[in-house]
Amino acid sequence: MRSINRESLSGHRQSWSIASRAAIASIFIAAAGNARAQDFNLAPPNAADQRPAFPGQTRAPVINDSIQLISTVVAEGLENPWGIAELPDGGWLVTERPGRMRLVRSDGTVSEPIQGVPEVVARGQGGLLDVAVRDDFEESRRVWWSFSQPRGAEGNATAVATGVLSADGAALGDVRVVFQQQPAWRSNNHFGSRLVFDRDGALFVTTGERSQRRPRQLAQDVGTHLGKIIRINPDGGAAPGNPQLEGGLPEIWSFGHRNVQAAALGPDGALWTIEHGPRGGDELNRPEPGKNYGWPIITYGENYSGAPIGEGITARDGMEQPIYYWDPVIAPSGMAFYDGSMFPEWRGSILVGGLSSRSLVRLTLSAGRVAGEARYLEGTGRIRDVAVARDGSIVLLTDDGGQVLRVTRGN
Ligand SMILES: [Ca+2]
Repeated sequence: MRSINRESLSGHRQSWSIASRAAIASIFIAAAGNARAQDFNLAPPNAADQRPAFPGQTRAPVINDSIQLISTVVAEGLENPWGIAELPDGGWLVTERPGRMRLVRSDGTVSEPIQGVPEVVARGQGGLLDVAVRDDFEESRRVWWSFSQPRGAEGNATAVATGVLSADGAALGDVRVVFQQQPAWRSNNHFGSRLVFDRDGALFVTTGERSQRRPRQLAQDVGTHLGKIIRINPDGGAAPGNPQLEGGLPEIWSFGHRNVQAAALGPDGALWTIEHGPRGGDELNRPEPGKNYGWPIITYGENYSGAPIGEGITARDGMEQPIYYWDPVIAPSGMAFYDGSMFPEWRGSILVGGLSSRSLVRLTLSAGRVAGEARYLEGTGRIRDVAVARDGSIVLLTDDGGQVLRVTRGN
């Protein structure tokens, strides 16, 4: 991983550069091979003594898929790109974790950093995180983004801001912070966060529980925003329709989450999320209002030291089971439901970015549960975000490679 470029943090042009390689794309073709695709389900589990709550909750059957994928580099030289949002003209807004947002045009040209992004805490897992626009972007030019916000002596916390992108794309104006996670903590980890608009126009914000032993417990405390799914109005404040939890903050949708770095609206109109679990416990949920997703009381997996999490239990009354979990983990970041025309066989599938799996993961669903799993583009790098473009191609960000990749069909 590159060290943070001090000059670039102050908003000046980086000298090492952004290159556009749309014209001379580097391409590789990867079949979702049969024999190799089996490998991931042969790896031994981390928590071998734990049992799923129902068949298919983990290690779903491997999908044998003969589709060939072509991966083309659209742009590269970005520093830890984290979130991507497609614009109506076919271009993209892309964040870089150290604190910059750029436009990547459809021809692969990468802009200078967009001016007007507030200061972020670019340490550990923190920095400038997700970015989102709504369907009315062409008229409103309004953008939302999440970030690790400095909070002085109290530390830092996840926040969400919105602003209007100038006609030339060079600057954000009318910038306002619309959500501030409480309390702040002195931690550089577990900020979440993904932004997803629902069909009522409310904005979901996923968070984390800041990782350390003390704030971790606050995932169960509905008087805080740590380890929660948040649902707000786009201009701030709790969204109508949120659950009323006793003693709870009004922005909370669901609680008991660890570090949610993947979220998308499903074809059912519901929010689906994927969170980083402990070792052997990454999980897929469909968070319902007011429900408790268990962390850190129940979970699959174990501490990275090998010690159990809490009492080492995986189920308890009043706490929800994940729809699916990975053991071993994939380190999930970024997800999308595939709804395009280029891969009609994949419609309804969930696509997930894998940081540690260094692959694109696809899950098929049946009756609300996971029916199969496939992995593609193994070795591409740490995939940080996944999006489906209007033409049905799939767009990926690689954290370590600093690339925007477009995945199209080879057969
Ligand atoms: Ca859970």
